[in-house]
Amino acid sequence: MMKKYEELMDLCIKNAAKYRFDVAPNPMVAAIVYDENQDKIISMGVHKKYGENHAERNAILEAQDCDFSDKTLIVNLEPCSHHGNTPPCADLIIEKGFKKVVIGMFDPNPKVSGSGIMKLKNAGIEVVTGVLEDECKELNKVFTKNITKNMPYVLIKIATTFDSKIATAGGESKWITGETSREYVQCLRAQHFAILSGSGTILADNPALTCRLKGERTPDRIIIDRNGKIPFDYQVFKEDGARVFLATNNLNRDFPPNVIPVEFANFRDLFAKLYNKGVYSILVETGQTSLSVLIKQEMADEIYKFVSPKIFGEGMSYLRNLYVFKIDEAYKLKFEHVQKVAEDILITAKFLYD
Ligand code: AOF
Ligand code: ZN
Repeated sequence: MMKKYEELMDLCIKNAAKYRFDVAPNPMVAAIVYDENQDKIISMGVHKKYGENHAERNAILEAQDCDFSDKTLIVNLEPCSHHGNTPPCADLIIEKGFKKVVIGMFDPNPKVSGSGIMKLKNAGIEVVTGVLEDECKELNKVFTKNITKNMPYVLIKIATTFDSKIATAGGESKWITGETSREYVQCLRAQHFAILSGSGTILADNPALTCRLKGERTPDRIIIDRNGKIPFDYQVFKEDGARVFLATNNLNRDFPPNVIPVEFANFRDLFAKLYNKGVYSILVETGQTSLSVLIKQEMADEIYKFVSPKIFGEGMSYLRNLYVFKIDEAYKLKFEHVQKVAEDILITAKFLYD
């Protein structure tokens, strides 16, 4: 039966993921009413919009006048136990008399965290937890950061050579990784609320920082330009429906209508301000300076490092001035995944902070 639960949980994850931008800052959740005796899916419900029905309620509504007493409910997040915009799902599940509930991960929301599961168990419902837990956590990693820290999830993307260089000694950087890796980056852009870059990268490359995948949303842009050096005719300022947050302390300029200046002291301050403007996750695509500061200020959650099978020897490293003299003082990460992306390799790792 575990294999079957995993298969159904995977279906929940895939369907929930379609509503990332509509449900934020809520988690992506889908639920399935399953008949174990007949090996049959009765219904599926998805949380589709912030403030509207949770997944469990939609799945139950969809099942209409079904007898739930021998049914199993599969859901990727612990059913809620609190009154938010909607009443508690745990109460509804109990009221409908489900036999079993299969859950992917605990709800990190301090208002729930375990109490939904407790409610179900106290009502005599069989509860199975931890089904595809890693995948469920990956799906809602942004929500987890948001609800526990009130801060955006920050993911760094870098493309380096085998010897971790981002430019040759002659200053050339296009292109280090292959076409497939660069397409992968477009998918990453489509999954995040905003892309961040710094004035050094923008003045050097004049990138558009948009998502060029058909049918995908264009993420907002965050431009770090403390002194206001980037002219407004650069591509990042183009009006295309995305909001452009200009992190700057030079307010003596006339800003185009799509440009929102944000004064800031450091990354923590900037990210807290952006979080309040609905920037729930940030993909960082920038050069040495901003990247080094970001890591020093311990504001990054994860790195996606694309490694190309090339060696430059001399050239530019992607970090500088971190001044780690003792191994004990190193910034620590945990490797998550390694995969080949055509000729390149993608390594993902999460930062560990005490
Ligand atoms: C569930 N199923 O589909 C979702 C849950 O303000 P509300 O009522 O929408 O509650 C939001 C909180 O409920 C959210 O922070 C998270 O803890 C949980 N989300 N729970 O059982 C769902 N979206
Ligand atoms: Zn709920």
